[in-house]
Amino acid sequence: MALPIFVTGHAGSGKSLLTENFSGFLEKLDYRVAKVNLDPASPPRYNPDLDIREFVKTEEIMIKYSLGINGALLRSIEVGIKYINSLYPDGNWDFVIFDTPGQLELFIFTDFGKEMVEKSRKSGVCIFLVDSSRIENSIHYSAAVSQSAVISMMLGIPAITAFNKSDVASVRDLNYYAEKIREEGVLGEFFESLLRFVELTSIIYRPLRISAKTEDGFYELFTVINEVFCACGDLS
Ligand SMILES: Nc1nc2c(ncn2[C@@H]2O[C@H](COP(=O)(O)OP(=O)(O)OP(=O)(O)O)[C@@H](O)[C@H]2O)c(=O)[nH]1
Ligand SMILES: [Mg+2]
Repeated sequence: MALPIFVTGHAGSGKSLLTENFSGFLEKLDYRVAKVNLDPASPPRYNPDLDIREFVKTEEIMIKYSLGINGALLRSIEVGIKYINSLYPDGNWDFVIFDTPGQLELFIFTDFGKEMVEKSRKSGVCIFLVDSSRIENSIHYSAAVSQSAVISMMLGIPAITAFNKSDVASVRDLNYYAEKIREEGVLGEFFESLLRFVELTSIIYRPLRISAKTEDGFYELFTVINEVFCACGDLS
């Protein structure tokens, strides 16, 4: 059975480029990889095997319901849920990579992500991508890791936090931010307890530095995906 990989992360973090280049990387290792675009707002640069835009396009929803871009995206996802059975590829795949929209509230306010995971019999992993160039301090770091935990909880599968764009910026180790967070006053105390919560939930969040552009860190990402999946499933 194919291993589903849900690529999530905030807007512009590199989800679509990772989908494109990580699938190529896996194909070079002789795996059969399907790519599914679940972002109704933008046509992917890669050639998807399945595409939510065949059923709903956010720009059309904006006009039809007189909505702004964010409201229209939320509505598009609600429309997309009806086509969920057509968005899980048949066939003999080793991996199915799902490219998702950048608006994280979609995973909080709709059941779309959860239903996609349920279709895959609750197996799979989620890669939570963070744009490293946006991590300037311990609050940014803690916020990113916390978002990853929330998405993991909403989807009900483990999340691997990957710090992308390592070719242009790099994050430090967790210990550095954990030390620094104490200096941030009340907000620091809040995030410090969140970091502990994240640790306790056994979500893999060791800083995994990758570049979707240069493919640096792809082997390590692949190893972590295997580790996570072997811990909760069977990669055969
Ligand atoms: N230097 C560098 N640029 C990257 C990397 N990954 C993505 N980018 C660039 O970042 C921009 C956004 O990448 P996308 O793949 O579109 O990001 P996304 O997360 O799919 O964006 P949304 O779907 O809009 O949320 C593009 O200009 C990419 O070329 C990376 O590892 N290094
Ligand atoms: Mg994208």
